[in-house]
Amino acid sequence: STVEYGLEVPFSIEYHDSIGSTNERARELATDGATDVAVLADEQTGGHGRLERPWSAPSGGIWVSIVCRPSIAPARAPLYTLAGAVATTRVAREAGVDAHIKWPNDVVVPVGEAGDYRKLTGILTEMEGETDRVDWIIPGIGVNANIDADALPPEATSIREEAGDVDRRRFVQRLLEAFDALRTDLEAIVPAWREHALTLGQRVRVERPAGEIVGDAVEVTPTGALVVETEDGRETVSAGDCEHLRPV
Ligand code: BT5
Repeated sequence: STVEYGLEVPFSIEYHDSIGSTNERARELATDGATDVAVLADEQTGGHGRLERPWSAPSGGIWVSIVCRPSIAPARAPLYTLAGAVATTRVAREAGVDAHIKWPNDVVVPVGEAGDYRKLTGILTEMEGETDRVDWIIPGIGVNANIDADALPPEATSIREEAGDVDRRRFVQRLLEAFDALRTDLEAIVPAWREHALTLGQRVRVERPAGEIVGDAVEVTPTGALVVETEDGRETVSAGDCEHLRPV
């Protein structure tokens, strides 16, 4: 079912009670030429993460994919993932959650002192374009909102578990407003990201197709890549090359 969600936001909203994946629906819309549409669902039956990993998306969550057509170079597309993470972190904090960003695409809540955390949000950004210009870009944001922990994977948490239920309409409205402000000011994204980053300053292990590296996460580049200081010197890892990042 597609109904008007009734929000005053800088995007039109296509709402589904249940859908396979909001990202897949958003891709169809993008391919048909749509822009500035947010596809929103209460439940996804075939949600996915990066690298074909499954994403649990039971009823009660905030599953949203945003169709954007910016005139930017593809190299800057990862900034849209960081913008989604910054926007989600801000709004989750307003809701009373101790949210932090784990590079590149997770919003997490720290547990204990050892650098451990539980995942509140994952972001899957898909794009299509030429070498010099993006055609469309779709950040897909999954927030575990009003969901019991036992309906989620063990490494996950939810807003319900951390701070109690939220008004999802209000959350989505704030999220889309915050995201819209960031996408129109790309230079502000990395500095805002740094403010909330859990990863910077951590010793991390990064798995990439080219092999694993271990070192200190020291910086994020202007296009959103992570700089890791290893024993053999500095390595720059793009989000697309990161299979796993863990604190060590
Ligand atoms: C992500 O992938 O974290 C990106 C998730 C994007 C989901 C949104 S929801 C709206 C839109 N529509 C979609 O179909 N997708 C997007 P990745 O970094 O690959 O992490 C995936 C891993 O997170 C899985 O292998 C599980 O270990 C874990 N996981 C699965 N479901 C989870 C959940 N609900 N909460 C926390 N962790 C989860």
